[in-house]
Amino acid sequence: MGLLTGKRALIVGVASNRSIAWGIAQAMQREGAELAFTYQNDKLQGRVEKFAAQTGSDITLPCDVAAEGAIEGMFARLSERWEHLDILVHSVAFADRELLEGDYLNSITRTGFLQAQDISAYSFAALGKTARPFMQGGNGAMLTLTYIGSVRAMPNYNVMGIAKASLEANVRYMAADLGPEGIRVNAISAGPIRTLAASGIKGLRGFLNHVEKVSPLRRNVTIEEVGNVGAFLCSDYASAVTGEITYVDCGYNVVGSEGTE
Ligand code: NAD
Ligand code: 0WE
Repeated sequence: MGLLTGKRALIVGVASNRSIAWGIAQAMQREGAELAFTYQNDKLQGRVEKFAAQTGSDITLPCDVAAEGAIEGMFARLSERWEHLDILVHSVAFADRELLEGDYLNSITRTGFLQAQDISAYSFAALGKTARPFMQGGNGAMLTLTYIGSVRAMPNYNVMGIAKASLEANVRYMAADLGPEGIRVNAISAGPIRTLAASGIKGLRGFLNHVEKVSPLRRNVTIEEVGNVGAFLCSDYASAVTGEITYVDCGYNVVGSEGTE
């Protein structure tokens, strides 16, 4: 029997076959979960329908987390298919590309700051708030994806680092709220992976090479490896883990950068 047999999971954030959300969806399906997917816009609808079909799912719903009422509307439609939800996966981030380059203070603007917070951090709380009534009476679990730029000033990550710090604080506050209802809330802090969201990022190749040189495992992480930890964290094997940020980064976060390069 799989880790997640009999559980229903909503996956928010699949955009391509390289998406971290896709790695998580595949691991969850393999472990016996039934899946539903959301897509950001019409452009992604066809693709996400195809990915859903590959996991045996025919539930795909539009949800631009930045659009007023979109999250509530999506759950209203989901509830026509599922009366109960066990797992919520949030794998969404966005900041204006111009802010992910160079000096943080030079690039930062009020609207850029607020948009990064809205899409990358507030959306997890908003999804959690709306999912809450559907997750009562079971062993629910919510999961989000973060990055080490939340706790270290990393070159170019800039406004996203502040948004990820906010997202990680969300994990703790949501865990405190939902724990009494049997719902756990956790994050995975993944090492760098070449996904759509990482494509065109200045210096990514150099940074992937750096991680390969200095991380304890001497390589980069894959979406399959992030998926496996995601499946575990949302399974009953992790029943005492909540409010936690789990690093899935080949150990990069525990070493100093000079050592072996
Ligand atoms: P990705 O581009 O595959 O996924 C990002 C997703 O965000 C896409 O599916 C996109 O549609 C969605 N999105 C953006 N704006 C949205 C909106 N307004 N409404 C709904 N959806 C929206 O890239 P990814 O790397 O898989 O990113 C997933 C998560 O993983 C993000 O939170 C990212 O910060 C995090 N992460 C990525 C890395 C990395 O190196 N790739 C490392 C650590 C954490
Ligand atoms: O969280 C992320 C990526 C988040 C992201 C990426 C983009 C690119 C396209 C958010 N918004 C946008 N907006 C766009 O227009 N990562 C952890 C991947 C990532 O992003 C970086 C990195 C790494 C690693 C940005 C700068 C430096 C390193």
